[in-house]
Amino acid sequence: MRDELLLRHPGNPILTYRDVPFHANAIYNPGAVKFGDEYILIPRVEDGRRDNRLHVARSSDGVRFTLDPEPIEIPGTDEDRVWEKHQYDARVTELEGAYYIAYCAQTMEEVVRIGLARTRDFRTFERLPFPTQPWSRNCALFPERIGGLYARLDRPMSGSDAMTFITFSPDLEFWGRSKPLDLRIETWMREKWGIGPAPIRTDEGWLLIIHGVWLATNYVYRLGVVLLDLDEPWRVIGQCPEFILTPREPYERSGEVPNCVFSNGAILEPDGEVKVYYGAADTCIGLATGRVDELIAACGASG
Ligand code: M1P
Repeated sequence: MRDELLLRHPGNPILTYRDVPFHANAIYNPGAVKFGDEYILIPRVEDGRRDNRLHVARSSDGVRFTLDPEPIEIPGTDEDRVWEKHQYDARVTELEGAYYIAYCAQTMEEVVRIGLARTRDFRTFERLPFPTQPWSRNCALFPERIGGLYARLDRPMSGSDAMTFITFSPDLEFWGRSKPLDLRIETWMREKWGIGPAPIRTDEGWLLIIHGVWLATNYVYRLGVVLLDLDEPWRVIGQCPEFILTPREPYERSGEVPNCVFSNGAILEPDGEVKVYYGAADTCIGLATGRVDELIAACGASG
C-alpha cells in the first residue's frame, strides 16, 4: 500500500541479523551507492557484544545483498583508533572519481565525531583527517565542489536546537565558512532533525532526504525531503511539509529502538526511481522507492 511518497519493497526487511555470517545483534542504517553495475550498501552491524562496525554489502539487483564477513579496515594510528570503538551511520558520496565515506566515529566513552575515509574499489580504504571535533553526527559530503570548495553537511550531536550546518574546505582537511540550513521546523520533526543520505543533484536543486524526530512517550523517527539551492545550498528552496515515510510496519514499530525509520543511503536510478535504504527500529534494513519528480514536486517545486 502506498500511503506516503515512498513505496515499501514487498520483500522487506531486505537484510536482518540472519543475513550476517556471525553472531550479530542487528544490521541497519546503510550508506548506499551504485558502483558500476553493483549496488553497494555500507550498513552498521552490531555484533554480539553490541559493538558497531561498518561492513560492505554487495548486490546485482539492489534488493538481495551479500555481506562481507569482515568489517571495513581503515588504516590508522593508535590515536586514530581511539575513535573506532564504534563506527556507524556511513554516508557515501561519489566525488571526483573516488567514493568518500563520512561516518560516526565513537570512543569507548561514547564521545562521537565524524570520521572520513576514501575508497576507489570498496576493498581497500584510506583514512582522511577527521573533519569535525566532538560532538558531531549526521555528516555527508556533497558530490561536487561548490564555488570551488568541497562541502559537507553535519549536525551537533542532539537537542531540539541542534542545527545542521554546511561547511566548506579547499582540501578535505581544513574546514570553515559554516552556514546553518534555514529549514522550517514542522511538528513531526520538532524534537530534532538531521540529514539522511548524501545530497542528490537534480536540475531543480539538491534533493536532501532528512529524518525528523517527534517526542511522544519515546522518540518517533520519520523521513522527510527538502530541496537546496544548487549554488547556495544553505538556502532551502523547497520543503515538503509532510513526512514521506513513517513507522507503520511491525519491523519498524518494534525492535532495539521502536518507531524508527532512519535513512543514510539512497540511489537515484537513470529512470528517475529513487531507492531509499533505511534502518528500521535500529534492527534491520528496509527498502522503499519513490520517483524523483514526485519528491521534487512535494517540495513545492516543479519536477
Ligand atoms: O536511534 C535512532 C537514531 O539515533 C541517532 O540519530 P540522531 O543523532 O539523528 O538522533 C543515530 O544513532 C542513528 O544511527 C539511530 O538510528
